Amino acid sequence: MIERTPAEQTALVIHPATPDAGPERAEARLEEAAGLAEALDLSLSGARIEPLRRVEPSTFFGSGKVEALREDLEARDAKVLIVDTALTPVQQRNLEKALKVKVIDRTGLILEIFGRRAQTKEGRLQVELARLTYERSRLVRTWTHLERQRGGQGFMGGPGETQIETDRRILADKMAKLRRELDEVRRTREIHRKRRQAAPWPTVALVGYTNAGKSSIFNALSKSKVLAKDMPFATLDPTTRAVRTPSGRKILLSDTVGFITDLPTELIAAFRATLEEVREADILVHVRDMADPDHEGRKADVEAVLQALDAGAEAGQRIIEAWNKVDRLEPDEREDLEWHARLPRQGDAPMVAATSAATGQGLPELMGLIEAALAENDLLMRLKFSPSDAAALAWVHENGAVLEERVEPETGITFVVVRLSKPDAGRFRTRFPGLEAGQARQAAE
Ligand SMILES: Nc1nc2c(ncn2[C@@H]2O[C@H](COP(=O)(O)OP(=O)(O)OP(=O)(O)O)[C@@H](O)[C@H]2O)c(=O)[nH]1
Ligand SMILES: [Mg+2]
Repeated sequence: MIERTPAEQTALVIHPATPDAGPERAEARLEEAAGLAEALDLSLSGARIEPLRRVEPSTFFGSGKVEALREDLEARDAKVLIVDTALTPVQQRNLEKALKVKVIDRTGLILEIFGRRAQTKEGRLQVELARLTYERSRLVRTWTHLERQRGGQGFMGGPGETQIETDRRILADKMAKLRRELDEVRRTREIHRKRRQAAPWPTVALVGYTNAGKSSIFNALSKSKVLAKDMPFATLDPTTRAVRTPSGRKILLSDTVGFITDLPTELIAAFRATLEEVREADILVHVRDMADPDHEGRKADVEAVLQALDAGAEAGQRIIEAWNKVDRLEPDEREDLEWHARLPRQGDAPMVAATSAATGQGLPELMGLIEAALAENDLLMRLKFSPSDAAALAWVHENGAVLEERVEPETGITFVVVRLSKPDAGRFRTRFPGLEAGQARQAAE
């Protein structure tokens, strides 16, 4: 569906830095942009920060800078300019005209990578819809189907008015068709999710910046083998697995798509349904790459995306932070961080575990925190099972954490103390009435 750029395309990457962004952040952003460009198999002839004091509405950069860029691109024989910011359609078009190269902005770049990574039908449809939304807003040809429909005249030379109208109609038709297909796919998924919700297990979703190590932690905790790789957006389609906590309780753990600074709104909108896993989770584990010099900035950006999704602390979700990749820190940095992770939490600050998916450090602690967070809403129940209540006893073992179990030899009665979530306690009472041997009480008390 999505065409690859020929590998020989040479690109120049520019990160426009406003004076208020510190040099460290600008450097991190430039490095990220270069990584994104490489993810598209572009060969980089250079990447640099361009200080930006003022945005020119028509061309983004001022005329002097545009001329300097043109010479630079020519000298490098670069055919693609990547501007690491969201350009308006007019700016993109005018820059392409003035520079005689293809101009890709940050949104276009991220959309293109998503397009290459999507594996499932829903993922592909969502990316395609996001791309069409983006294209419609500019009707400048990106490197895709529209070109082919027009007979592949390349990205130079703008289409005439009629062409734009035809394009617009083609786009509208395509988008309507995509939405119908998506509805269909989602209906099926909705059924699966409903079925899962009927299973009374708490849900935990791993969220965080792209490449922070979500899939690696997911694999370690669930003994799975989803793709975990040093590249942006390795995961596009969420995966959910049942996992047992140390006390034997079943939870549903989800690995999700990574976030990025300025995640295009087109993508947030398109991925809203997939990200339902995030919104509906009982607990979010925010996985952070603590070896990343810009980890503070990225944390803020992840929280901004969560907010855009109506998820996160603001939406009342409990957050646990996994301070990951601690194995990559210098020993003194690592100790400092581990010390901070162990500090008692103030107010509703998130609980923290210092982790390494590479060495396994901190993963049991992370599980312990998940368990503790779940336990806050739990009830402790004393139950009494006669030999004929075997089914009820099995249910309790399956759904709760059995803390004590004792069989009275004379009567064959089993006494159990079990910790159950509130909904599970309710379900137990409805299904197996009359087995309580005392008052249930809050487990956290
Ligand atoms: N040294 C070290 N590397 C890690 C650790 N956790 C993950 N990595 C590496 O970091 C890279 C990214 O890991 P992933 O698990 O794919 O990250 P992700 O958050 O799922 O990324 P996306 O799905 O792309 O958003 C991989 O090369 C991992 O091997 C860690 O604790 N220590
Ligand atoms: Mg991943």
